[in-house]
Amino acid sequence: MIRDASTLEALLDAVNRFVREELVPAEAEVADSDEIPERIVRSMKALGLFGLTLPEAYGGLGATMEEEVMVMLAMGQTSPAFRSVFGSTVGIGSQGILLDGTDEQKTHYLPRLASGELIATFALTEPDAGSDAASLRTTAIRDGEHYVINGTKRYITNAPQAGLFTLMARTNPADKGAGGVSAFIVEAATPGITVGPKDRKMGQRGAHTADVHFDDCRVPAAQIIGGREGQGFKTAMKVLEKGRIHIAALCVGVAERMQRDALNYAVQRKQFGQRIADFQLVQAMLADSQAEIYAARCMVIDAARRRDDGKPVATEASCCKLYASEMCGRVADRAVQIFGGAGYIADYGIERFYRDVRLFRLYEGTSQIQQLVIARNLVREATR
Ligand code: COS
Repeated sequence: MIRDASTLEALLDAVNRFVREELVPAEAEVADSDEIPERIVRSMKALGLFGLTLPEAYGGLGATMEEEVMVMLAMGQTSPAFRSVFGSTVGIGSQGILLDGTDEQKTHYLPRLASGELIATFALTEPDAGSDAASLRTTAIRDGEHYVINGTKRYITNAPQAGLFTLMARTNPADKGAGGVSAFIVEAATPGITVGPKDRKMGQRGAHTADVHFDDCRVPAAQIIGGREGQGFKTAMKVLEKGRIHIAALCVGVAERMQRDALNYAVQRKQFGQRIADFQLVQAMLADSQAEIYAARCMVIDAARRRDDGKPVATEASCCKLYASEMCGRVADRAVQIFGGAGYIADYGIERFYRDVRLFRLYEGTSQIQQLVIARNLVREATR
């Protein structure tokens, strides 16, 4: 749902200009330095990107899912590491508070997230709990007016910059499954929290992940999201469901960028005395990529509209994430192929995208988890 076409157009114009004039020229610098320059973070704050999805009442832009998708399509026209700077704050880091938090929790935290003063992150994954998220071992044991948290979280995006963690921990050790899990808002400055060194990753340099250790970390009981134990796994699933549409839109944006780069290369590069774009085998690659990009684009917009209409979208969100991330991988592969030898050389940039987009098929639920969610929902519907 688009609330006001002219307001959205103004936002998209501003984001497109920002991408074109500030982000694309900084891509190589960020890849070399593994840091996003502070001037870029300031511009993101000025554009309101940290508050994109948070309600206007809390200082955000209040984007609907369809509007959020449009902004992600625009952000995808550059290195995905840039989106990651504000991605965890507008997405999985804040949405648990927004969807299930108490009024006090929302009033206290959301305005500072919307302004970019606090970076939020999502702490679900652990060394032994990835796809099987419900088996997490981090504990939060009630002790008077506090919970005492112990455990380790892994691959936590933006952990080094985080001011706040949306943390999933087991409040009922007797329940080893989803029902024993609760979600907490944990401020990063709380004693007992240590953030490990930045992970050395395949791609997306500039976007940082790290382990986070909790050692007898005491958080007030009021920090439990929604004030109720045992709801944390459902909160996490709801957050991920929305996040999967967000990531799928990003996949489409990045695929469009890679396709444009490949096409530009193909119309300039000459072999056998003519442009390689005129060879039908190259054209087949371009055509397949274009058809798949279009299909994924239609899917994410449709899923976003359904969600805005209040319809259930668990299946559609997983379909989008599965198809768009796999599509993006195929487009990256064809783009490198079209670049030929140059596709393997860092100076041309396309090999960086090839590495960057590999993450899309892994995070916020692997492709196999999306298949599992889709099939389970189908079988459940059929046997209801
Ligand atoms: N919205 C609301 N509730 C949901 C939900 C959703 N989208 N998905 C599941 N739930 C609820 C279920 O209804 C169930 O509640 P009840 O017990 O009251 O029926 C509860 O959550 C447990 O769900 P389920 O039984 O399906 O849990 P499982 O442990 O069997 O598996 C999967 C769930 C595998 C789908 C889940 O663990 C998952 O998504 N894993 C991937 C995790 C992930 O994406 N990690 C990335 C880390 S963040 S970058």
